[in-house]
Amino acid sequence: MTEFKQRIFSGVQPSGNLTLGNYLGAIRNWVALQRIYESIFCVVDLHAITVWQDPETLRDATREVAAGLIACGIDPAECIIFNQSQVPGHAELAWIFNCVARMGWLNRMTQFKEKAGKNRERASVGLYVYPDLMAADIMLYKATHVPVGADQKQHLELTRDIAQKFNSDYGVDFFPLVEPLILKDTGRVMSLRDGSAKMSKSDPSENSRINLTDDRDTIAKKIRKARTDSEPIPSDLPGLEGRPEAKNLINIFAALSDQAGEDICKEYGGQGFAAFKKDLAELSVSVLGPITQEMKRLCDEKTFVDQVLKEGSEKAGAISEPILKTVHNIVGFLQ
Ligand code: AQP
Repeated sequence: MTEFKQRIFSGVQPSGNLTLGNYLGAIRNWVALQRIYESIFCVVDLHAITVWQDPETLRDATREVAAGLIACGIDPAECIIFNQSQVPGHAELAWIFNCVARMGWLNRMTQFKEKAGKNRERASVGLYVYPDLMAADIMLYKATHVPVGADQKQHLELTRDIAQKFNSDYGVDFFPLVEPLILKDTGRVMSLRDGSAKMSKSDPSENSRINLTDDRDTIAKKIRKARTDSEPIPSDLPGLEGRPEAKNLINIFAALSDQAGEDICKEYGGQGFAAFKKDLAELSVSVLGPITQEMKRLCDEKTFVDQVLKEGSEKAGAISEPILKTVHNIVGFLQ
């Protein structure tokens, strides 16, 4: 592996199929970053079980997400890919951070409020302390940068708060204050059924998302069915204001074709959505088709994927173990 000065850590939950949102909002950026930073990419299965996961499905999804990362261009020879539960240090440091973070801090986390919804009393304790585990994921490697979408910024600020409190409680200058890394800000890719909700793996509606495993016909059907309004496509970006579904489709087109949204509006402005959707489906298939094919090939090679994760876990362990050992010493645990 090449020598790097700065280290990034990022994770993706095996809580379902990878979506176009994961690809455009995260994985595509990670592929570019792996050449610049020492990169650690983690399939965060401990995070996934904060909501119920069927064990067999979780196993399959963990392999499928790892296959997806590799198929998108994350190179196991260049960076570390592993699944979180194979490195016990994540859970261990999370416990220490549970004792550093304050209830008041966690009470302010909007993702918990959104995910727990009205049924807070029935949400798992794990879902509540999810941000402490995320802080541990990052600090276990003393990562300096985390590539995140806008939705994760609050959790990253909490990571900084925890690192700072740990350093000040114990009178050390040990954990770095991690910086968010926002490369190409595609922003949030929204649901194809509801322009105000994020495209999500766990959305009960299959038609709300494009999965990286979807075939040509499925992609075309989902885009054809994508919700729009009755107005024609506007000729400029301000014309998309107050039209979340139209805006989302234009954003997806722009991101997939590496064009400015303004140019897409100019090209399709004044038309209905039929021709645009046909072109968007073609574009999606041309970008995602090779990824889907490679993912399928890798998913049939379970032993290869398992081996990548095992080797990745060993490399991750080799970086994190001395860090955790020093934490034990700082906290006052006998070694
Ligand atoms: N719709 C999205 N638009 C842009 N970025 C997205 N990401 C996820 N969805 C979108 C980014 O993908 C990375 C990995 O996300 P994750 O799997 O760890 O968790 P998530 O954000 O909670 O994703 P999902 O699909 O919504 O999962 P579930 O349904 O299980 O909660 C992150 O960097 C995220 O920003």
